[in-house]
Amino acid sequence: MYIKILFSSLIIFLFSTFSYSASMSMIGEKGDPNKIDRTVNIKMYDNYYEPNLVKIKKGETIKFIVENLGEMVHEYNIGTKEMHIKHQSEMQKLIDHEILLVDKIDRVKMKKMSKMDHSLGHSHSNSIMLEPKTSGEIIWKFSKDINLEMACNIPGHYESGMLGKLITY
Ligand SMILES: [Cu+2]
Repeated sequence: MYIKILFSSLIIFLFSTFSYSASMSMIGEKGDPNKIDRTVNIKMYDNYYEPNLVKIKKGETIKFIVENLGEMVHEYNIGTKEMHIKHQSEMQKLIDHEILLVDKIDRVKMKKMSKMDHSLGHSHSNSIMLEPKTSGEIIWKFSKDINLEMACNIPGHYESGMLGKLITY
């Protein structure tokens, strides 16, 4: 019985890991810092991006310098609409565990709890989460010409308009 449960959870784990990486390759891949074609500055406010539209050439590697000028924590996440919707439940979990607060990320708690539940580590190469008045960067290579969104998946933010378009051509 125990073995059976263990085995089925292993299957679920393998399947979810596989489907995650499959959707990742669809949106491109983590870019090589030595092969950056262009730098784009993104400013985050409560609750919107500036600019909220970036046109990208197929195959281009872009370094996004992201700055949070708002009063709340925000995320800059590159993905499809479907990926963002899926990601929102992961964000809710961070709030439920009081890792993600309105204007603060408890990184110590995040590190500690991610040892038990990997998804609480919120470590994704296509996403960055920033506290107010901080900045960071993502280097991303856009390989396919599919329309993507930049989005903040903190509950309530996407719904109130914290999204933008990443259009490849
Ligand atoms: Cu936000």
